[in-house]
Amino acid sequence: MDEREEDTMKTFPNGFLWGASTAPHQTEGNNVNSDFWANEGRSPGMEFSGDATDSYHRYREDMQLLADAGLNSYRFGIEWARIEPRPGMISRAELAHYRRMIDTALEFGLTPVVTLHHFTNPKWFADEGGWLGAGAVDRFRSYVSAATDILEGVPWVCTINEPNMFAMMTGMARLLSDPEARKKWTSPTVEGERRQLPAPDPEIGRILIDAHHAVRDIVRENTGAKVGWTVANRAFEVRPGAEEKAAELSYVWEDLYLEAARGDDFVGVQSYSAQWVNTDGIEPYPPHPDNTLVGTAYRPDALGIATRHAWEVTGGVPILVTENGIATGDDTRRIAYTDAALRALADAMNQGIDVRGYLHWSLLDNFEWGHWEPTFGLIAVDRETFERTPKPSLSWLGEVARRNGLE
Ligand code: IFM
Repeated sequence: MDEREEDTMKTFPNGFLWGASTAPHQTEGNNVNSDFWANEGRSPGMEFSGDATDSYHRYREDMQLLADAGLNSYRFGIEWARIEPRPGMISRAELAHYRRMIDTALEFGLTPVVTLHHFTNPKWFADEGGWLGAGAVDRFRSYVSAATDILEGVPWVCTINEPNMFAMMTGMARLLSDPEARKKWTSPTVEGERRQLPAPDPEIGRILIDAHHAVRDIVRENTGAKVGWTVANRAFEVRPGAEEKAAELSYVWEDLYLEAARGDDFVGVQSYSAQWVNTDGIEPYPPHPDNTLVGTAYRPDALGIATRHAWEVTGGVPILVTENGIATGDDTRRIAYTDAALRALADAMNQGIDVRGYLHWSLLDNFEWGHWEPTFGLIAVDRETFERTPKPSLSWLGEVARRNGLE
């Protein structure tokens, strides 16, 4: 590679989005009308979200820290369980709250990327049978119709976060009604050497696809936003002879959802680690001192694999990296991981893949779905005083954003 090529590789296109992501239930606190809240503490070892990082009240401070560091975008979610606390009852006050968040982002020069659904449902919706109940898609459609009233000026809307992981979680949630199965609960986002996540049920996946397509049209009709959904990319690597097995697993885990993104304005790539597939199936992450706090292998190059795979399967839908990060207590590891991940992303872009931005997971150390220990944040949060302490990785990423490139 000559010097000029190398230089190109490290510079990102003008207008590239640089930011960080969060989700309502993981940061807001007291999401009391949601199904996840209702299930917290029901199994041994499952922690409570409680006040979370109190971002419901402190979002301005969060956004200010992000913008002051030099970043130009913020992905956050709006919470269905707050907006529609009873079936058909839309809270104007909560809509106004989220509108204030959008306005605050715009005031700080942050491009808002808004997620409509990030793993949590209203409790009443779960009681009706949730995504497996009759009329689920209609319920979601009517929530989204109400929510689009406040989305003026939001250029990017994500309908459902990680529908593939969510299909898996919806399957797991069925187990919570069984007292025996409850005893064996483990967080849906924690893997490890011995633990394999159950595969998402494609039948649930297809319901989510219907829901995504239904609300995609509503978002397009009611707003000027680009609309897409955000898929958890597994970045499978294939052992010799395991091509057929890999294709089968790839379909169930991600391609079903990536194929459904054809026709979207963008697809969100969410990547953390990579995993080998052999003829028997997915290989557990081997034990290694570098493994992350959620048990996954240290594989920053996964972002390149994921980006190429999403581009190929969607047939060239523009990509926004909506999540990428590492659960670690060592912030120097976070910087090293992110630097390597961005280099892998730049390589993929140099091969002609259209990537519009990079949003790090996460802005804050937050509630990792039943656990507080895995820390993904660019900012630490004291869970009693809610004091925010930016980590060196925040200013490091801010510098990358100001430079719009890697050193
Ligand atoms: O915390 C989660 C997030 O809610 C969805 N994507 C993966 C993250 C880290 O596990």
